[in-house]
Amino acid sequence: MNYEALLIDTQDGIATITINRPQALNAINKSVMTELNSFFGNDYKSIDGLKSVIITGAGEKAFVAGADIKEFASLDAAAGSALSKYGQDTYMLIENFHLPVIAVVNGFALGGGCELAMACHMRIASSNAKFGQPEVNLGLIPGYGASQRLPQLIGKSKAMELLLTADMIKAEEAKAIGLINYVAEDKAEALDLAKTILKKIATKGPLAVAKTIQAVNAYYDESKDGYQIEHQEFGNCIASEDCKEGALAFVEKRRAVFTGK
Ligand code: DAK
Repeated sequence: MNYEALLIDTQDGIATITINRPQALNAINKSVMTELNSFFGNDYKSIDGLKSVIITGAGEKAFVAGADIKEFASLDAAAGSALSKYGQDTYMLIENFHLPVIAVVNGFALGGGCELAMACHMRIASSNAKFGQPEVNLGLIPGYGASQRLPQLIGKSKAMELLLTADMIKAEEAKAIGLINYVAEDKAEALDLAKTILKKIATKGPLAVAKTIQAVNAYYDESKDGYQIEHQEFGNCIASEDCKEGALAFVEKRRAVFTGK
C-alpha cells in the first residue's frame, strides 16, 4: 500500500489510519477519498491479523476540517453529484465494514470531517474537538451523508439546527446530544481509550461482531428488514464453530478461543 495522504500503522491487530494533510487541517481532497476507498474496499485484506481500525487526523488541531474547499469550486451539477456519490459510497464501506472502526476526533471535525466521524461505528473526541456542518456557509448541502446520519445519531430537531445554522459545537455538547461516545483529555488519551475498547471487542467472536454491525446498520436502511437480518444471522451465528466454542468455554470456565468460523 503506497498512500500519499494516509499514514497506516498496525499494532496488535489495530490499523490506525491518520489523515495526513496537517497544512490543510487534514481537509479531504481527492487523494484522501480515493485512498480511504481503496483501504476499506480492498487493501485492508493485505494486513495479516487485522481486527479493527482507528481513523484520526495528523496533529492536534484538526481531525478533518471538511472537504478541500480549494478543490470543489468549479464543478458542474453532474460532476458534483458523481463526486458526492463516490464519497457516500466510500463512507458506506466504512459504516458497513465487518471490523469495528472508531474515529478519534482530535480537533475540528467539520463538514466532510464530521461526516467521516459519523460513518465510523463509534467516536471518541479530545476535549478540544469541535463539530459542525458548515456547508450552508458555502451555499452547499452536505455531500457525504450528514443529512441522513446526523438525524439518525442526534434526532431531527437538533440535526436541523446544526445543518441550517452551521453552528460549531464543542466535544462536551457533542457527547451530551449523542453525537460521540466519549470525551478524552487529549489525543493521546483518546487513542488509548479507543485501543482499550477495540482490544476488548477483539476478545469476542469475530463472526458475531461482524453480524452485529450488519444487523444494527440494517435498522437505518429502509431497503432492509432488520428483524429478518437479525434472525437470519442469529441462525448463522448459533450454527458457527465460534458459538460452540463460546458455550463450551463458559461450561469449562475458561476464556473462549474464537476462530471466526
Ligand atoms: N479545505 C481546504 N483548506 C483548508 C480547509 C478546507 N476545508 N480548512 C482549512 N484549510 C486550510 C486553510 O486554508 C489554511 O491554509 P493556508 O491559508 O495556511 O494555506 C490552513 O488550512 C489553516 O487554516 P486556518 O488558517 O483557516 O486556521 P484557523 O485556525 O484560523 O481556522 C477553521 C480553523 C477550521 C475554523 C478554518 O480553517 C475553517 O473555517 N476551515 C474551513 C471549514 C469548512 O468550511 N470546511 C468545509 C465544510 S463543507 C462535495 C462533497 C462534499 C463536500 C463538498 C463537496 N462534492 C462531492 C463536490 C463537503 C463540504 C464540506 O466539508
